[in-house]
Amino acid sequence: MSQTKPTASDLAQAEASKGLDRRRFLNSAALAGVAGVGLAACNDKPASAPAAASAPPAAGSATAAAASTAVSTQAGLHPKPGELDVYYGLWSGGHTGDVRVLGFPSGRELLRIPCFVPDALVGWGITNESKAVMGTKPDGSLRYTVGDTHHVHASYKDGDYDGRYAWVNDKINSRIARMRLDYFVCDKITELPNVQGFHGIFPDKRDPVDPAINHTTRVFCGGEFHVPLPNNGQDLDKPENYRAMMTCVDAESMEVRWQVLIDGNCDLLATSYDGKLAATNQYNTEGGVKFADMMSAEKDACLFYNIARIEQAVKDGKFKTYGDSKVPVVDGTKKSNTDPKTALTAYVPVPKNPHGVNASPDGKYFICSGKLSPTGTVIELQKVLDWFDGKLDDVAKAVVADVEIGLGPLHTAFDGRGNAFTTLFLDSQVVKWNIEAAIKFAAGDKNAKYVVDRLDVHYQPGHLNASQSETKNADGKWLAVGCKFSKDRFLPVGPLHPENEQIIDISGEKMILTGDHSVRGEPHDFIIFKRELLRPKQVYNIDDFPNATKDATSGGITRNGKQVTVKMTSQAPSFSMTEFRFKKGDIVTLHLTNLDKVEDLTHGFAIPKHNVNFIVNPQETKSVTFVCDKPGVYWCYCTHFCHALHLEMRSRMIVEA
Ligand code: RUQ
Ligand code: CUA
Ligand code: CA
Repeated sequence: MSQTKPTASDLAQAEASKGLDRRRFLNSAALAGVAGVGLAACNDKPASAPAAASAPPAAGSATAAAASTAVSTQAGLHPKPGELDVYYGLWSGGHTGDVRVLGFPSGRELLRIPCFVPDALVGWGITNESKAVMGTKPDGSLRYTVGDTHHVHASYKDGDYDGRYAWVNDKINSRIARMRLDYFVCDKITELPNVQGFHGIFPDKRDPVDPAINHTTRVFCGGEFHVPLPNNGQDLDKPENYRAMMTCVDAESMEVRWQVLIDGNCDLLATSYDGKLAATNQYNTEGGVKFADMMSAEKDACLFYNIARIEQAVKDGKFKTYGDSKVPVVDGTKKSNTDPKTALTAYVPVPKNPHGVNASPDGKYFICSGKLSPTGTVIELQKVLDWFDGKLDDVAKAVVADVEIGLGPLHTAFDGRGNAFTTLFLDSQVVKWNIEAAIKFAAGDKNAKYVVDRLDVHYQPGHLNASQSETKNADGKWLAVGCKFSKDRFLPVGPLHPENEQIIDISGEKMILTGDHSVRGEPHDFIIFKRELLRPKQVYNIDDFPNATKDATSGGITRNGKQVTVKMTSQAPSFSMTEFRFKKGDIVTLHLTNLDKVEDLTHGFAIPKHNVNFIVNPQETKSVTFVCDKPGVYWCYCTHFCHALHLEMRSRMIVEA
């Protein structure tokens, strides 16, 4: 077979194609398929022109952005050998079903935390402990081996991260995973009833009623796809009966507390700093099942949930349940919530098919991005509360600005100095805009210049986030942008391109692009926070494992019919048993405790032909169960480099016929 390497002329061609024409080409490529269904109005503008003709005079235009040659002088960008990063980043992995831990701003990947999908490095989905978290069928095999993580968010205290937990969604099977941030492991997964396409996720920041609870106790989950209720074969051809829900999960127990039946589909989520409100951006108010039907209405909504009222309604028994689920479901549909004094929900109208919703760090605003509309919508939270209190006649008046920012706005981050940064998918830009100036402009001051800067990114950005952005301590130093297409930014590696994550210095007035990072597809959302907020542990406590073998001599083999239990230990460079003997047909459960106490001293344990490989970290115990179905000799060996005699670290498993 002949190998196709990129030739010098291919590369030269790629270089030559870099120019404004290429931006235009990419832009029209991104538009293909959605043209004619709502974007037609914006469609004919060249990509390199200012995003919106009616936008105020702005730095605008790709040309201005491309002209910037500023160089970042912020400390920490390129850590010298041995230097540590100053931030952690938690990145969703997308359909690899995991969460990535990065050092930031270097962008160095430090760890992947497997959640929904088996992982060959740690043995996630192989060990009994991880299978118990992931969920199994009656025969002991994994219930699901696919996942799709989009949104990762961490627990709060006093409006900032407290380093206890992070959560991530699985859109495919509507599951939520929790990760402990002391050991960086997934410890619980809950499957949500009654919903499909669980997408956005956000922890609350404090309790809406009890002022003593100034930390996360709930996690809200946006259900995107509408389905029959219960989804058991009824109403298959009656889409008018399909519904979506928002779900509340208890942060500690991971049990589902309650759900809210809503109109439309919801995806992203935000929560207020006072704990009173959560909101989802909501599209398809039309309830359409076909593409065009989902875009027919001019307005969709940013849907607000009054948390205290919903929980009171649940207490008062004002709920239903569906199918086998015992979870209380309250009615949050528009027609049942017209009286502000009793409403559980408020539908604040925003331009059609909005995408992200993000909470400003000053606690005052939620910002919805237009997606199909070139606008950012600013909603003042006090006004939403006023509507619920009967003090504002029309909830639409909670919108204090609805301004043009560019084509295809998706997600927004903040610098803590009053500026918002929004990704423009179609323009392939990040736009920096000032929230108070946008509010002034919307109020009639046409001299208010709300667009501060625009920066080209490469290409078609979806998510972005800034350091500490979604906390009260947004520090306005760094911004990361997840670009969905990398096109020509990296060496070609066949048809599958990496994504391009770019790092941007936002400490000054102008944004400065400081780096391209290739990343394996297909990450979505992420958070970036100061390293001091975590207190990771690097050695386990042996007493946390009920099946631990605490010294090399106290293990052994016990037999109960065909069920065999092996308890053994590892300590570099050997396992406590050099040999173990079974009979064909034995069902073996093997517990391995790593007695090494030294940080970074991990061992692996692999059994040839039995689909077993996992690691044990210092003072950790894990187990696997397998059947001895083939007589023979099998060398179990350590797969994780641990010692000069690592290769000699093995045990002989003998299976008698
Ligand atoms: S959402 S591109 Cu990725 Cu789940 Cu906005
Ligand atoms: Cu133990 Cu390698
Ligand atoms: Ca891509």
